Amino acid sequence: MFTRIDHVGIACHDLEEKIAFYTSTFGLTVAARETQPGQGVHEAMLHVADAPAGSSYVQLLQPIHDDTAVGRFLARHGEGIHHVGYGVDDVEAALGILAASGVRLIDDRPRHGSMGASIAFLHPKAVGGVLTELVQAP
Ligand code: MC0
Repeated sequence: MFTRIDHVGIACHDLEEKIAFYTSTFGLTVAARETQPGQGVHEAMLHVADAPAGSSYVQLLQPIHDDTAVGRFLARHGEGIHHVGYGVDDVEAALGILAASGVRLIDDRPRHGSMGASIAFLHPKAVGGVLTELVQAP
C-alpha cells in the first residue's frame, strides 16, 4: 500500500527558527511554504531526497492558534514528531481497504494537503500512537 515515506511532520512553535535550523544545519532546501487554514497550520516542506517512487520531505508545522490539532499537540507534548505521511498511489482506494479492515479513520474521504496532494489521516489510536497520513501526490 505504501510507496515511500512522503514526509515526517514536526510540530514547532517558531517556523522561521526551525526553517533556519534545518537549512543551515542539514543543508535542506525549502520546497514550499503554505498556510492551510483548514488544518490550522503554517507549514514548510523541506526537501530531503528523491527516489523512483517520489520525493521525501521534512514538514515543519506551526499552529495558526492554540485551538488547533497542532496547537493542542504542542501544549500536551511539546515540540517533536507530530505525524508520519506515507505515499500511496490512490488515497481513496487505500481508505477503502483500511476501512474494510477496521482501521479507525479520521478522514473517510481525501482532503487538500501540501503541494497539491490529496491526503487523509488515520487515527493515532489505531496505529500504535502514531498519527498517520496517506499522501497521493498530484
Ligand atoms: C493527539 N493525539 C496524538 C496526536 N494528537 N497522538 C499521537 N500523535 C498526534 N499527533 C492523542 C492525544 O495524546 C490524546 O491521547 C488523544 O489523541 C486526543 O487528543 P486531543 O488533544 O483531545 O486531540 P484532538 O482534538 O487534537 O484530536 C486528535 C486528532 C486530531 C489526531 C484526531 O489532531 C486530528 O484530527 N488530526 C489530523 C489533522 C492534523 O493533525 N492536521 C495538522 C497537520 P490520550 O491518550 O490522552 O487520549 S496538517 C498537515 O499535515 C497537512 C498540511 C499535510 O500534510 O499536507
